[in-house]
Amino acid sequence: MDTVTPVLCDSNLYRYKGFCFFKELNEKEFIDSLQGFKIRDDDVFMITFPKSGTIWMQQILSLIYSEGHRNGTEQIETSKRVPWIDFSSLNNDVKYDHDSRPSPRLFTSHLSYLFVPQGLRNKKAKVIYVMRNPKDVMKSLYHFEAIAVHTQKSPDFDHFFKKFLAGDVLAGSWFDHVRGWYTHKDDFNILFVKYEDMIKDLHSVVKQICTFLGKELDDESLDIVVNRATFKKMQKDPLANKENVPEEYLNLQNGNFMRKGTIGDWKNIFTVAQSEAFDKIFLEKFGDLPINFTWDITEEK
Ligand code: PPS
Repeated sequence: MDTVTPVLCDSNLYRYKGFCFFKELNEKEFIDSLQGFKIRDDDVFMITFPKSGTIWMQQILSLIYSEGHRNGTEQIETSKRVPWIDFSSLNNDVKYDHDSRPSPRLFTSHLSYLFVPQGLRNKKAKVIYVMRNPKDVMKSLYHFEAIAVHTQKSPDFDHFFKKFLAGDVLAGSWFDHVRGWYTHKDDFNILFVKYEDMIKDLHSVVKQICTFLGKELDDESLDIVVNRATFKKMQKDPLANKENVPEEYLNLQNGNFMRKGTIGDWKNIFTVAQSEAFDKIFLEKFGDLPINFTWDITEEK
């Protein structure tokens, strides 16, 4: 029987099967129960390692599926349209009762392939996995520590750098997360999307997502989705930018959730030595996988 190892990732996270869960928010029994969660054929799961484009894809999926969102007649937060499956509740207002939701249901998750409902392996329900170059993930997550109430703050970036490489951050090892999903891709009906491709050509990626989902949008609707999912638009959109998240979860006095939204911001914090050390580890751990990332906004498309 699997048990929670006594090793903590940090004082706020516990490690279970390699993954780091919030002690306060992800009860182990609840996580285990997700294996049996009943999947419907038209369910769509959007999965990310933290800081890889989660709220961006929430916004895109919501806009694709909801005409009321596109034409502005419905004012519903995207986190409610594409809710988390990783939590049984988030606060007294949000108790997740996914069984009573109408189809098609959209879900958000940071879970590794090990923890998602077994029913997803019937390959009918769809999974969209968004990945981002890990240096930018690191920079973004480092800033997120400052605003996320349930995370332990690192004293400096060097400390965080080591913590990230040890897999002692929310969701555990970035390398294990991406490798796990990628090498088990044949077990799922899955589309991989890269954050950097969304930055470079959002229109093409949204079209690709629509094709995968079997959602036909006319050109005007497609343009609305792309337009309302740009960084500038989302930054000002309280239904999408997390500014309404209760203070018990996010302390937005310490920074913005919608921070920079670009490729290559890691260069503003990594030392040359850190970058070279990371490149070496990346090659060792990922050299065998056909996954290429864009590390700099100036790189060719
Ligand atoms: S979380 O906490 O895991 O849900 O965070 P997540 O939403 O995955 O990642 C947050 C980062 O995504 C950026 N973001 C965007 N970038 C470009 N365009 C759009 N529309 C967009 N929406 C969110 C957000 O700014 C965070 O990245 P950084 O690098 O910190 O700016």
